[in-house]
Amino acid sequence: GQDGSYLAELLLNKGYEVHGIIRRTSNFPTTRIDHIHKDLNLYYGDVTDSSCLSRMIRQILPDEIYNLAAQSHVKVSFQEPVYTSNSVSIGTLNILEIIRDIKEDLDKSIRFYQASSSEMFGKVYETPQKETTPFYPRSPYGVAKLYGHWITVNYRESYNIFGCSGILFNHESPRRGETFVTRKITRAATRIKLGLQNKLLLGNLDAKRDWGYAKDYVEAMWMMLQKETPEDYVISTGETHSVREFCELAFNELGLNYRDFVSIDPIYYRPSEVDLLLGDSHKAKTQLGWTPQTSFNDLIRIMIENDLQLAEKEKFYASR
Ligand code: F7E
Repeated sequence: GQDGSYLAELLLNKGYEVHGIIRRTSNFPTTRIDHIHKDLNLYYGDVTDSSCLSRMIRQILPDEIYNLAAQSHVKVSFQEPVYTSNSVSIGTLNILEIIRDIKEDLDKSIRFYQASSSEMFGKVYETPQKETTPFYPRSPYGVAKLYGHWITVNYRESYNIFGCSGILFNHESPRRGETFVTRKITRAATRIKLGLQNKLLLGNLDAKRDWGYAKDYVEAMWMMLQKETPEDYVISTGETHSVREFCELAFNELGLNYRDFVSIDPIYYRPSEVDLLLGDSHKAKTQLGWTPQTSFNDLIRIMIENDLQLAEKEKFYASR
């Protein structure tokens, strides 16, 4: 996924040997890593398949494991709750069990990063949300992430495993999947600009998110695993914006008014929504020295620039 590709780049730049698992699909799911493919060791696998996972991890005996595996689409998690729970919750437990066994059998410690999510805050108890804010998930995805979070904490406390949970708020980039709202907007706005599409259907425009740049966020994952003691950290920008504002700025960037193109389709509403997320990353700043480097406006600009090029290519091929 998006984060795996940025994290792999970061680790390769630091001189790591990087191993990754990919799920089998009928097409190669590797477009995000094609440029570094030759430097990676890739295996077919799945976090829900514990025997395959165990064989692989025992063979590699890595120093660090980053668990970014998930069915990560919140709306889809209402349609596929069991699959989502298996990949997000049991997938995490499967990895922790292997780490626990390897520690006992071989006296080898493996540091573990768990991708926790701001979705766990859901119907928020307080704003801004920080590490001590109680959780109230609002989707099967959020509930499953909560399990992954607590089982990581539990294995840290029970078996002295070096496990960190990064509670990451929304993070976007040109590599973001096209059904997440930011990328859906930047893809549509640029295609509309070039006459390849004429409208954009969205759901709840009033939802507010704390959106950062994925490339900045993978740095925080790595930083957590370099600390002397394992802890959990909120990673966010400290700014919140509505989906409507995102639309407005993205279309403005192209000299367009979003009101002329965006319509509401209730099909994109969720059975229960997370209305507002806003993170407080004070702990990450003071203890890890991590701060976000990319502003909201710059993030939109980076995504629009990339998607404009994609749309130009598409137009070129369509006209041949
Ligand atoms: O939705 C609203 C939607 O799907 C953001 C995942 O990475 O971040 C992500 O979860 C907001 C929601 O992300 C559309 O109702 C309106 O309020 O981009 P999203 P998400 O649900 O916040 C967290 C941190 C994760 O961990 C997740 O894995 O936008 N919205 N109209 C829409 N959303 C989508 N997808 N499509 C629409 O048409």
